Amino acid sequence: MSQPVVGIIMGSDSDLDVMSEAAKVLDEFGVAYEVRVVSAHRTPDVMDEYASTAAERGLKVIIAGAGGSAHLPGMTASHTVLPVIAVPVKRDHHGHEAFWSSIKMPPGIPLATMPENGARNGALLAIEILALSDHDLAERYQSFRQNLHDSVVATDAKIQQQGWESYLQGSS
Ligand code: RP5
Repeated sequence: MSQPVVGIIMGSDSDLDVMSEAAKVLDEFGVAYEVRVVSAHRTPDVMDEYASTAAERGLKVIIAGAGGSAHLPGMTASHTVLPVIAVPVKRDHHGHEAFWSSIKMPPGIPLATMPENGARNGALLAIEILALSDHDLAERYQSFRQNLHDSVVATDAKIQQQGWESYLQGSS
């Protein structure tokens, strides 16, 4: 098993369904990661230790997900100089409190806040950061972006060819 370079952390195992999307993306790109439950409120000592030692343990980026009063991403950012990416976890019965908890960081402690439940984009941003110093990963990422581009062009061509009504019927 390779040394993890990305830490995926979350406030509760109830966040795992959302945060596992980040793990799946890192698997697709062959990036080594670890998954930990680290609660800012229930285990503040563990959060402090985790974030404070993350860089010396070889992590390069942390993706932190939490819902409700989501202090984990911001407090993790305050305990490390590594880039930290926040994923606000949003359930149907929640408001937007996790998002606001993450987006309004004070000057000096940056936190890259993703859309609610945006763990997939969180992992892609982590890959962009890692790709700055990893040529092979940069090539895989470039090819991923090219595929996205090509699939939109192909979809548009199909709609032009079939007409939108026929396309819509075919895809429903
Ligand atoms: C937050 O409270 C967690 O990140 C989770 O999103 C939410 C609920 O946690 P559990 O009560 O399910 O453990 O701290």
